[in-house]
Amino acid sequence: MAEPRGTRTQVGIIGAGPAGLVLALLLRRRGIDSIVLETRSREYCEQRIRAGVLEHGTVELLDANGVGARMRDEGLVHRGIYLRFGGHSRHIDFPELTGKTITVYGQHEVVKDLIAAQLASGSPLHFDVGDVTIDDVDTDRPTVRYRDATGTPNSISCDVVAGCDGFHGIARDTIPRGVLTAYERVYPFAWLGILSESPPVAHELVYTHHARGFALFSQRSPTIQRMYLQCAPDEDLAKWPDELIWEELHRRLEGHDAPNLVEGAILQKGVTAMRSFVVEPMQYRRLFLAGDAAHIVPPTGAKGMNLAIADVTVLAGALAAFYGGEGTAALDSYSARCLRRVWRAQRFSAWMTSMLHRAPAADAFGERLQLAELDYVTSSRAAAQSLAENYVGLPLDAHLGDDRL
Ligand code: RFL
Ligand code: PHB
Repeated sequence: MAEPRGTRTQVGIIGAGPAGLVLALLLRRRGIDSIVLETRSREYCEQRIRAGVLEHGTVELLDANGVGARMRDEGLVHRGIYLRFGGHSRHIDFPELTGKTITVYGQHEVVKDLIAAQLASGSPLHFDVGDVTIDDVDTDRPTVRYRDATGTPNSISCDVVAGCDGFHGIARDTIPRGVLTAYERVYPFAWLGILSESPPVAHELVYTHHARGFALFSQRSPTIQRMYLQCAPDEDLAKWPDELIWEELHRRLEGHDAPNLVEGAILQKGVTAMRSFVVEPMQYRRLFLAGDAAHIVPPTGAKGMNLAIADVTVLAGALAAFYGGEGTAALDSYSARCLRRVWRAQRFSAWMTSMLHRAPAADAFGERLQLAELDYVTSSRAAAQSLAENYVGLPLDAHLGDDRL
């Protein structure tokens, strides 16, 4: 049913990625109204291949909020990862080091489950919208304007707007110039990713350091695998016929205990740029940025989707306090609370990236340092534990912890 032209809601949510959809879910469960707007179609959102690793806390959150059933059935619980370098694989055992596991379950599957839950609840979620703007951001009643799927103009008067519209969205740019400070690092390499119909290379993910460049062997199901090769940021996919991709994947796995890479049909290929990016603060008056709209991590730490979900968990709690009559204190501290976790994830992601990739300008000394780092992190319990606690995810309330050990 079409929305009336002028509507009101408590929280206007721009974007139906993990951030926007989880926020709508958490608000719904607290009795807070929202309307979600998405420029893409439902099919597009449900098929967009992106991240694949769910932190321990993300799994618990989805479960606790009634959207974990298929993830529990179909997700692959992993007890660690392999770091492969110098022709050998070394295992990092997460339960032994942290008591926790991770779950490999595609982001598009999470998105499917969240969309199904949203639509089943009857809460508004509009796909295929256009010309989205956020007006009156200088007031306590911002208005979101958009055209619906039929081209009809609509407006939504909101108490609060959540900009969950990803890195290329409009919410961040709606904030007046001079308010935000951006911190950015663009890497001189990218990932060529494939989805293939083939068996897993190993029972858990293999992160590979190789003189020819990084490779990652990830999974989606017992029959569908996700693999990545370090490539140039402007890599031309036309130069990568399937045979060449398999040949390169084999080469980067070579060595003593080389896992068994079985080739299969390549269902999809793409190039993912590598960027570290943060804006501070993540709030301007009643407009709150969450997920990729506020920060991007290079994918080496598998943190992007998890961070987006952590942001909106904080935001939902702050909105519950606001509507519960506790004033704006929790909303006012949203940005600072999120940024503490965001910068920890940035640190971890940049560290994993620099340890595992071949820098185009690298010298032999730099490569030796990488190998020493990999050797240290896989042989010192303290170092391995640090990697493991970051990989499985810092507790959702880490930003609340005090600074003492
Ligand atoms: P999303 O998932 O980008 O969702 C934002 C949603 O907003 C919509 N949108 C708008 N809607 C309304 N009005 C507008 N004006 C709008 N503009 C945009 C978009 O269509 C979209 O549906 O952001 P969110 O929710 O913050 O979630 C973040 C995660 O998606 C992201 O961090 C990760 O997927 C990052 N990422 C990866 N992470 C990994 O850990 N491993 C990966 O392999 C991996 N691959 C990727 C990725 C991100 C990519 N992007 C953003 C380019 C591959 C790609 C291509
Ligand atoms: C993925 O499965 O897409 C994936 C896994 C781990 C990463 C990045 C991507 O670090």
